Amino acid sequence: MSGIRLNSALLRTKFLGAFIGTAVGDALGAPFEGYYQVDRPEIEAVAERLPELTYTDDTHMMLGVAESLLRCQGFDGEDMAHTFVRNYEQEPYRGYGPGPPRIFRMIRDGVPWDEAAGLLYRGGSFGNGAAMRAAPLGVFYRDNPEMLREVSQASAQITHAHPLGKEGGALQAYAIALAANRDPSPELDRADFLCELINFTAEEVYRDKLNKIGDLMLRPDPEKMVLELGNGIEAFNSVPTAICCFLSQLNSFPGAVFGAIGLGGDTDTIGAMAGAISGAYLGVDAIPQRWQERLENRRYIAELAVSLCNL
Ligand code: F2R
Ligand code: MG
Ligand code: MG
Repeated sequence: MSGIRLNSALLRTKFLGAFIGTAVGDALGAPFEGYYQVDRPEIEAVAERLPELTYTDDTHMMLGVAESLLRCQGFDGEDMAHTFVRNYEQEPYRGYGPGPPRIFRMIRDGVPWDEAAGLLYRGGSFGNGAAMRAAPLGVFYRDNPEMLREVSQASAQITHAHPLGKEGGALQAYAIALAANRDPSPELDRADFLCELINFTAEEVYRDKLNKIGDLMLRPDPEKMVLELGNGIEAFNSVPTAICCFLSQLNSFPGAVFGAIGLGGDTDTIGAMAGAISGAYLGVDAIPQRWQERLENRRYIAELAVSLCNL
């Protein structure tokens, strides 16, 4: 992974950007989940009108990943699984996908943490639930792609045993890592960024979609993006889409997130994932203050980001 040595202040803003970026993208996208497509003025109006930016399962699970990494000073599957279970039981109203609550019940009833997810669907879930929570893994393992892949897949296994669900988690974490490792000035080479992602990817469906981003990021047409990349709940229909939203609005956090939400479909999750990559690249100061101020639990989210950065 070609990157630069970041000074500690820049690195800190990038950890904060990835965490707060996930939560803001999630909260702004949540009111539109399941919509066909959304006009930008409508998203802007809702963003300004919401008294609080309330996050959903995407951020709630991301916080679980960070809490466990911090407690164990690295990845521990057993601890992370039980952190997810505890957090879900405390706040089951966060709009979780259908699979995870069933898995959490199995784990609570004694099924091993790395076996429960394989019992759902045929061969496990390929939903985007592992990718949406990947921000802590991306920034924490940013300098070690092999370790990032290994830990992303192992932590995905808690809820998403299907190879495409796990690969979506690893790809999203790697996109965040690449973004975190780049200094935003001068502007990054988008073709090079994409090439690194393509080389990293082990699954053809992701490679095929990443190959389509080269044109789409230069001429972002919502209809075409949905048609060619998808906007659904499946990891392969949302992770490449979020990457494209970031690459087509490289220098604007609101642009990347509004672009993602505007596509409709799984808006909170594509918003969260585009927000995580954009925040990791531009740093937290690129996220409008008026959104940060209204973000639910902002102080706690920021505390976790800074603690992980200091670990
Ligand atoms: N749950 C939602 N949105 C529903 C509405 C929420 C509402 N606003 C509310 O407040 O209640 N969003 C969240 O779920 C997504 C993440 O889902 P996750 O964690 O991946 O769940 P799951 O169940 O593992 O997979 C999702 C669906 O994908 C299909 N699927 C997965 N694997 C499959 C397989 N092997 N074969 C066939 N289908 C498979 C299924 O339909 C799963 O239900 C995020 O959007 C998050 O925001
Ligand atoms: Mg959600
Ligand atoms: Mg969603």
